[in-house]
Formats: sequence, C-alpha cells, structure tokens
Amino acid sequence: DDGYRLWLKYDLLPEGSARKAWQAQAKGISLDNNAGPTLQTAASELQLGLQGLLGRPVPVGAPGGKGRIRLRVAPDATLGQEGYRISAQKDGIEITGPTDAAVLYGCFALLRQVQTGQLPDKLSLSSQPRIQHRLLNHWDNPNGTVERGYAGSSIWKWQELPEVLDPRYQDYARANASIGINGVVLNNVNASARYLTPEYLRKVAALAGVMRPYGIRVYLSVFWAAPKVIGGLPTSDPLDPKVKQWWKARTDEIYQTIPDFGGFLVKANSEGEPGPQDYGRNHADGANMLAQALGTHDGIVMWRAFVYKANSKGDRFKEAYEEFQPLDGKFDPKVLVQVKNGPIDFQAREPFHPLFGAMPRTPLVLEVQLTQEYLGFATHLVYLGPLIKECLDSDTHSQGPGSTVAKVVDGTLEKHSLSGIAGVANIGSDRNWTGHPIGQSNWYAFGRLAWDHTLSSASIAEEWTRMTLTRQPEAVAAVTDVLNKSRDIYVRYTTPLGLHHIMGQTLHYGPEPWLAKSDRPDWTSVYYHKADSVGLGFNRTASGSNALSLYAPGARQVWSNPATCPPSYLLWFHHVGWGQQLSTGRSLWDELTTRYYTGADSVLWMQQRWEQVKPALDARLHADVAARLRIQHREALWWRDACVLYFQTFSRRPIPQALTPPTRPLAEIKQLVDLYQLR
Ligand code: BDP
Repeated sequence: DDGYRLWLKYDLLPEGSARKAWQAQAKGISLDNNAGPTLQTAASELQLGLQGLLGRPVPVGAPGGKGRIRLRVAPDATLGQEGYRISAQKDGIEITGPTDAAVLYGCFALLRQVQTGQLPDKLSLSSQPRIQHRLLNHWDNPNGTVERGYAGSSIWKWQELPEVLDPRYQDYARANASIGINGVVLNNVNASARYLTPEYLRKVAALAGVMRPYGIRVYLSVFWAAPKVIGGLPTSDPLDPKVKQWWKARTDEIYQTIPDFGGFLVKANSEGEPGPQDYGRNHADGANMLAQALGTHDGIVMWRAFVYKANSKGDRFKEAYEEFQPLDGKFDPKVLVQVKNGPIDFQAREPFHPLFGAMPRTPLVLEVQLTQEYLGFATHLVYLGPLIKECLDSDTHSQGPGSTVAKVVDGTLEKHSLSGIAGVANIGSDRNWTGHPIGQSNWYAFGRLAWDHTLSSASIAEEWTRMTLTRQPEAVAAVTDVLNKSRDIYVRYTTPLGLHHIMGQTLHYGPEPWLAKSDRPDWTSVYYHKADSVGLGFNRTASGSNALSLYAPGARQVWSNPATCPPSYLLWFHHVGWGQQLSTGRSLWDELTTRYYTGADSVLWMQQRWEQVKPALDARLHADVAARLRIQHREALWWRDACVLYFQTFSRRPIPQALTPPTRPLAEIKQLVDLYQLR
C-alpha cells in the first residue's frame, strides 16, 4: 500500500455477513434523469466505493426494484444547505438532502458506515455541518515549492495548467468532499500577484472546474500591492478611487471566469507583507474595500489577524489583539477575520487566542496548522485531533461559562450567519500526500471536526484507523492509543509545562533554546523562556506583560495564579522559581527534567505499540512508520538533552537521581542544530 488512496480504500469487506447484508441493500443506485454534475458525482463515488467494498457491480440507473439506494434532492428546512439524511425505506436506502452537495456528503457518510463495519439494520442517520466555510489553506507557491511543506512539492502544476489536468486534482477533490471540506485557498498567504492576471485566472478556473462537482469552491490569497505590481497604479491605498476601481474590475473578471469563486484570503502588514497601513489606513479599511469589490458576487474576504509589528517592544502575545479588537464592529458583513488557534504561532500547545470571544460583532475564522511546522515536520508522529479539540473546547467565558471557542467560530454564540474554519494543508506531491503516513489522519480529523466540532478526537482517530489502516480490533485499539497520546508526548519532549517557541531558528526544526540573537527579539528563544538564575517562564500576569488581562475574568482566573494554573500552561504565564514546588509534588526543575525524560521514553513506547500491530497492517506502510519512529526517538533524545543541559546552566541543579544524565555535552548538541539549520 503506497498510501495514495488515503482513507478511501474501498477494499473488499472482510466480514462475509456484513458484505451480504449490504449487498442486499445495494443492488443498484437510482437518481433522477436530470441530475446535475454534483449528483452524478455522488452516484459515481457511491458506486465506486460500494463496488470495491462489496465485491460486485452496483449499477447506476433509473429507479426500479427493491434493494436499491435512491439519491434524492428535496427541500428540508431542518438540514441547512449541506445536511443529509440517510434512512432505511421499505424498498431500499434513501439518501436525501436539500442540495446536490448535501446528497454527495450523504453518499460519503454511507460509505463510511459500510467501510467501518457498521450493519445496514435500521439505518437512520442525519447530519449537517456546524460551520459554513470549511477550508484548506495551501501555502503553495507558483514555482511549485510549498512554504512549510514537508511532503514534496505543490500538487498544483501551474506550468501545465489549464491544458493538463493531473488526475491527482480529482483525487484531491474527492478526498476533501468525503470529509466535508468545501473550499480551497490555492496559494500561499505570502502571495504572488500573478494569480490575478488573466493568464493565471485561466489556470485557476481549470482547477475550479475539477473541484466544482465535488462541492468545493476555490479561493485566492491576494498580494496587497497588486494594483501597483500588476496594475500599473502608483499606489495600493485602499481609499484611493483608482485602487478601488482596479479591484472591482479584477473581481468582476474573476467571476466571469469562475462564477462560483469563493473569495479572498489576505495577509497584510504582517511579516513584511504590504498592507493598508502602508498608507495610514487600518485593516478594516483594507478588508472593507475588498468586500465592496466583491459587491453582489457571492464571495467573502478572510482577513488574517496574524500580525505583529516590526520593532515592537511589547509582548507579541498581545499584538494581534491590540490591533484587531478595537476594529470590532467596523468590518463589512462580507468580512471574516481569520485567527490562529493561539496567540503566538502554531506551537505544540498554546492557550486559545484572546481574540476569540473579544470580537462579538465580527465572525472569526479559526485557523489551525495541519502541516507540522513546529511539530516535527513529516518525521514525528503527532495526531492533531487533540490539539484542535483543545482549542475548540476552550471556554472564553465571554458571555459566561460555556462560551467556547467552538461556539464563537460556528457563529452560534454571537449570532453570525457567516462562519469558517481553515486548516493549513499538509499535502504535497509525495505519493502518499502527507509524507508521514499518519499525517493523513490530521487532514481527516480537520475535515471531520470542521463538519462537526462535537465529535471527539478519539472517535475520529478510531474511524480514520478503521478506514485507512486496519479493521482488526486489537490493532485498531493499539494504533488509536498511539495516536491519542502522541501530541502530549511530543509536547513533553519538546516544550513541557508551557514552554514555547524554543525551536531551531528559521527552519523551525529541532531544539535551539539558547537562540539569543535574531532579526527581531521575538524570533529568539530567550525572549520566550526567560530562563535566569531564579527560574523559568514568561510572566504574563499584572506584574509582567499583563497579557492575561486580554482574557475574560472567567477564563484568566485559573491561569492567573501559579498555584491553580494547570502545569501544561504554567510557563506560558508565569516565571517560576527552579525550586518552586508544583501541584505535581515536584520542584519545577525536577518536573521539567522528568517530563523531558518521560516524553522521550514514551517514543519507545510508541515504537513497541507499533511493533505489536505489524501483522494487522500493510507491510510497506508499517515499515515506513517504524522507520520514522526511529528518527522520532533519536530526535526526542536530541530535544531532551539539549533542553535539559541548557536549562541546567541556569538552574545549577542536578538531574533527578532516577534519571540518567545525558552523556554528550551541550556543545556537541549545538553543532547538531547548526547542521540541521543549514546556516
Ligand atoms: C509562520 C510561518 C510562516 C508563515 C506565517 C503565517 O513560519 O512561514 O508565513 O506563519 O502564518 O508560522 O503567515
């Protein structure tokens, strides 16, 4: 198994009884004669899946006879636009929904039932997405590279488009549709202006044509200075009439070429990108100008809040909040502000971003990162379901207890009709799409949570495992055990107790806690861990940067006091003495070192668990993951030794007796980091 088929395996069902039961219900597929492309796609996807799973032909044709699956588009006010219903009727199974796309989702849901070993008895299922815009963000560049991509090159072959349509595009679309993803931003947020030229719009249109039958709309990241760079204007000031006119004309042209174009994603005045502030305007001025350019077209603007000023002296934790919170209520109704899960930058664990709950008059898109920029690239096994869930379940307390991030994002808390969630894709040209075979589970979990954030991360892990790897019960249990614990294990051997941003410079791989000089102080490690002879951690209480004050009292209460702050967030908010006793009973130093050691040892545990499942898994896939786990252990030791030895230069305390001190000196490890950073 080379992993290309992802979770859409459709191998013959191993259990004869289940196969028979489904065969009796799936003798054929019926749909209306005048079915459009999406409904036809739904039928052919269902046919493809069932034929594989049941091992016999499942013809698609006109209604008639018992034991057929009927696809029907019918209004249903209880299902929203995209919800489906699957029900057992006297003469067969019916999949209905108010739109073609809804029925398509229903077909994939039925396939999921069959593939994960459910029986057709008393079939009655209905589901609708809680979030409206469920998007992947590709950080793909026109030259085929992928910013923070670890699975080969971009899957988009711009040079070959629009004439050549790589079959991979369709497989990509079907994978997304199968988990409910309905939008794709094709290009990097650090955007090139060329996508707005007629030449490139034809290429974008060709991709849109492949996505359309799968209910997926395409979006573009835009380069703010495009009016200057490709429009020949002297300015990109959003309030300049000529600039407005230029965007309006470009937008009209886009919709002529791509009538169902989704809209724009914008990174402006962030990390050197141009933006409205270059002209003394603010983010709302910029976003609203684009919204007006969209006019009556059915599109949206997603404006990113990932900003921090050049030469800022303050705490980077607070910057996005300080810039965006005062703009609440100032955005056009077509604008959503896109906010990363945490306040710094996709670290292995972050507290939820303080903007959630703090901008009640603006719909906020939650942005999570599926590509493992700070989580070991495609070499470390880290299942991100728990990370995404942790953020969604966080209680902002903005309207009293129970004001979770999920309710802010899905629009129910603040009564927004627009809602969105975005995952920075981990997809590339590698045969198995994600480099690490288990990385596929993160794409999968994102889609499933975007559809329904009330699903548990463990149930998604199990479902993915059964769809993708094995149906053998003990093996399913072992694999999901590894998946469920993997993120906490990664946190332990890299950034335990709330440490953050201590990774290798630029590349963001491996440990570099000693990094003290960079182009900006908040790109160093020492800025974040603040180790000194007294202790460790960033004081964000009132006596420090006071970033905690950005949270509602109910949310910040537990974090504000080091005695009640959960250990996993401690050093995010407090500078704690080395000898200070923690709630775990150990001193900070002993707890820190113990976590680094147990974290690294847990990778050995992951390896053992993985060995146990060998007989139940495809040999090639098993060997691939086993090899990556060997790298992971070697690098967990690298992290452990680097951090323990470096922090020891401040704590001046011995490694706890139960642990074996590192045998290599710090200097040797520092060289290793230099090798990996390729400086
Ligand atoms: C950071 C990445 C950088 C991205 C940036 C962003 O290192 O490559 O451009 O986020 O989200 O994490 O804009």
